[in-house]
Amino acid sequence: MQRPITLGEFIVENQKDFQYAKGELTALLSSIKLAGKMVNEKINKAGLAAILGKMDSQNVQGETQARLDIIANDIFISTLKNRGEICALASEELEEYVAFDEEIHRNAKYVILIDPLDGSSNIDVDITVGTIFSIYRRVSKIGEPPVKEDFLQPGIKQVAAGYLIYGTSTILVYTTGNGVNGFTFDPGVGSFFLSHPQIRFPEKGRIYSVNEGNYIHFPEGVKKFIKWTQEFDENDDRPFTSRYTGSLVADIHRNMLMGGIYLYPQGTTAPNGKLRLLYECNPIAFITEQAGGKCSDGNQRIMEIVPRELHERAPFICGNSYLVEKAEKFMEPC
Ligand code: AHM
Ligand code: MG
Repeated sequence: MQRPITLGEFIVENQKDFQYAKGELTALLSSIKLAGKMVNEKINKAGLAAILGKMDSQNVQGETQARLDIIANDIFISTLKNRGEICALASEELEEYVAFDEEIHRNAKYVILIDPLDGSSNIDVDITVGTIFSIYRRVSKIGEPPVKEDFLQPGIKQVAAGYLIYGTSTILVYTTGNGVNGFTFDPGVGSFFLSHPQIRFPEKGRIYSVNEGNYIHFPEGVKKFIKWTQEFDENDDRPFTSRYTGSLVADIHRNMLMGGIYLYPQGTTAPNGKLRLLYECNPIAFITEQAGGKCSDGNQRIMEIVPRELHERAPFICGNSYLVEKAEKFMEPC
């Protein structure tokens, strides 16, 4: 039997992957691992600790926050701040980015963007939620205060990205641009172990994931693509199977392991869709491409979009490359 490899060991062994490796990114990934364990513990105890339910407050998107949204946000911020590998952090839950200005952050080269608790409307009904993160090298000068432009970089500039999925098991999946690996948490031991080495989309996929309640609002091309997935054709195993949890991380993780396509397109009431380019689309796109898939806004590669705002949204189509290309074809202007 092969010796189990912990996430900590794996990160250190693969430090050579990092373009500018000096150990900081290794330490940063370890800090994310630690914060993830803490959030996982809170989620598992959520019912017991009476921390389920909504707050009266709303986040910057005008959405009511669940209590665990705030708890997860605080855990990630304090853990990452205390360890000094980043100079600033932006969170889906906060209107502005947070700059860290203590002595330990002075020489930090990285900034991080997080969606601390993705799919949080699912918490109270015990459905899988996740955390998504995206790491960039700052563009501002080391030693000077971080600036918004450190965050407003296209996805192709990411140096690492990943997610934690709090499902039947808790799994951390990440990439530094050299493939995608997944690590399952063993709560008895308190460690993540390599369980999904070199994840790749299977060659074929037959799952489609989309909130069809919004169908009436979708562009014609998307409607036609959805109809295409539902048509009978035994050559490419259609009709496809519909699976949608409303937790992006869960829908993406399943489709990446089993093959399929996820769509959150623009609609008449949401001209740029719902998902946030910086906190959700870009990190998932980096992972997807590294696993052999493709992510597009229907027209261009997600990771090439130059962001203008921290909280901007983008239409999002993600999955097996040939399925995303098929959807794009349907969306081409006639
Ligand atoms: P959140 O980050 O506030 O939880 O919102 C993002 C979530 C995604 O996880 C999911 O794919 C999508 O919103 C579901 O939206 P909808 O309920 O409109 O289908
Ligand atoms: Mg989210």
